[in-house]
Amino acid sequence: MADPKPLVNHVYTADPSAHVFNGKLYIYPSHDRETDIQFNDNGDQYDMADYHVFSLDTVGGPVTDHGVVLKQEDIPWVSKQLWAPDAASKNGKYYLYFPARDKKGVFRIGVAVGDAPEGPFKPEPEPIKGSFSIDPASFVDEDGQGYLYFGGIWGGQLQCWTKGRFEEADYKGMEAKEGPALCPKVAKLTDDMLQFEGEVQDVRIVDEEGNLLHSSDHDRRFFEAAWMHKYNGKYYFSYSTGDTHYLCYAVGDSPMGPFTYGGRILEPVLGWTTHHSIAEFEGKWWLFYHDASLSGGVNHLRSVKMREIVYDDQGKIKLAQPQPK
Ligand code: FUB
Repeated sequence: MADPKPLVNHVYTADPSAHVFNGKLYIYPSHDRETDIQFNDNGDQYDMADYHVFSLDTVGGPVTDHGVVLKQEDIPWVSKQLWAPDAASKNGKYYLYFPARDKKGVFRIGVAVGDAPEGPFKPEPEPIKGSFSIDPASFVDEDGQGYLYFGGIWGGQLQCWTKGRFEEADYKGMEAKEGPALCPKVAKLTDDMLQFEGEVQDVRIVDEEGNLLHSSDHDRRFFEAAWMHKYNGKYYFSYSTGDTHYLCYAVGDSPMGPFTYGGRILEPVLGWTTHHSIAEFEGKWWLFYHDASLSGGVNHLRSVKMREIVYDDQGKIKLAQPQPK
């Protein structure tokens, strides 16, 4: 089966967060750029400096590039690396959540506010209080409560926060080496969507016996790229396994978890990273993801694609066959 084509060819795009706003499909990706920075496990080569927003009126139709909607030089607390963003809408406003390194080199999560899904977005002057690590994914439940999921190990620094404060010395360990794997995080959002309400909590991903996934279980444990969607009243938490390059999901009865491991959504793609989102549009469910095919396999020069997914009668996710070209 032929791989789908990139949705965007004129710039490199990655980490696509897709949402349907006002009947249109909007994609909020990272904007990859060329760099001379040496590749390393820290991810320094992922040196992005702004965000574009893209939209589609219909699946298979033209993709509109709405241009730069937020850039590094306009965010007072950021030093570098605008990584994977996400967007949300509530009370007629639009919110762009993004991770970046602060002036001390510590990843934090910021939020920028706009009046339209295509931006532009005005950043808050400080990161969200109590935020850390990378890959924010927002979710607004049917009752209007907003949630922010986040976290990423290795270059995403999640392993530096096990004592509740940033410990640089813990960076080199990259992740837990024994016992349960490090958990991604979730916090409720305040009604204005700008701050955390209450404590940051662990997102517990458990196996069929209810045990937290083990740190040695690299085929299933959380690495980065959190995403939340709701299907048939169940909450689906999906994520990347990083060094084993799978997209997986786990299912729960509450947005705060726990989530029971459910299986794989996507096998490894060309390029080291894999990162996705899931959204319903035009009566079908879609997986948005990236690979490095447009750059001929350069890990940090990626391109966004989409494929249809379906659910079986147990609610298990599968890629639809055949896929649209
Ligand atoms: O795009 C930079 C980083 O690469 C993201 O934050 C990770 O999820 C990985 O895709």
